[in-house]
Amino acid sequence: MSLFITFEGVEGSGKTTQMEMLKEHLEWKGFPVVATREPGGTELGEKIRGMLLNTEGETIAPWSELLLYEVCRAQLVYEVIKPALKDKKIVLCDRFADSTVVYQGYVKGLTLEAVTSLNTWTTEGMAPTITFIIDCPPEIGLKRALARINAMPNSNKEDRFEKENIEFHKKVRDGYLRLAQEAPERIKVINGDREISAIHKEICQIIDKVITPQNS
Ligand code: Z5A
Repeated sequence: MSLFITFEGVEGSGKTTQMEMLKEHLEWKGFPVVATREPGGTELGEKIRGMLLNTEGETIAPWSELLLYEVCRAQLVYEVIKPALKDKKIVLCDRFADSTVVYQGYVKGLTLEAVTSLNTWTTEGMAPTITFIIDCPPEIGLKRALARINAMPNSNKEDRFEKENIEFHKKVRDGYLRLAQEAPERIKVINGDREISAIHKEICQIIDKVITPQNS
């Protein structure tokens, strides 16, 4: 069956951890799964990810930043997501178009009309079937993210967003919760301030209902 699932949330909320655990769960059940991420997931996208998240002090203009995220998305949809869905695979994506609505639209103030219009073009009109917002207070997420970053070798550090102040991250969280209210059918808000295994269990319960044999 083809199914497109995305993970969203504040920095360090546990998106990557939960996506990897869900991938294992689905593969254990015998489903072919493709897991990818934004920004990145293709050769071009990973190059642009480096430009976006490791700026070495250079300022990127807000519209340039938006367009770079959209370039990554267009390439990922074209090269990875659409072909995988066509092959009846389950696609998991760590961040997607909702990130742009929240970060570039709600928080950084670029016009929502432009952001959503660009999203429509670069996703080729494709939306996730289910989106999990892993929700937790930004203070907790940042503490986790910083601990992870500090354990990395210097060359791999991507810390542009961890340097934003706490108000920025609070706005991001509020933005996600607003988005969830606007699309309650698609977006499931999951309490990320719990044990990793408890969060995983809740996500599996939701997904297992969707992939019952009747739906496959
Ligand atoms: N961005 C944007 O502005 N516009 C866009 O359109 C897109 C992105 C697509 C990069 O994203 C930045 O790009 C992002 C928004 C912007 N920056 N911010 N903020 P990213 O996905 O690469 O970076 P991230 O969101 O900051 O990911 P992260 O730090 O990797 O966080 P995470 O994936 O949510 O968490 P994790 O890696 O699973 O976990 C972090 C650590 O916490 C790790 O050591 C885990 O073992 C631990 N962890 C996870 N869950 C738990 C629980 N439940 N308890 C305790 N510890 C936990």
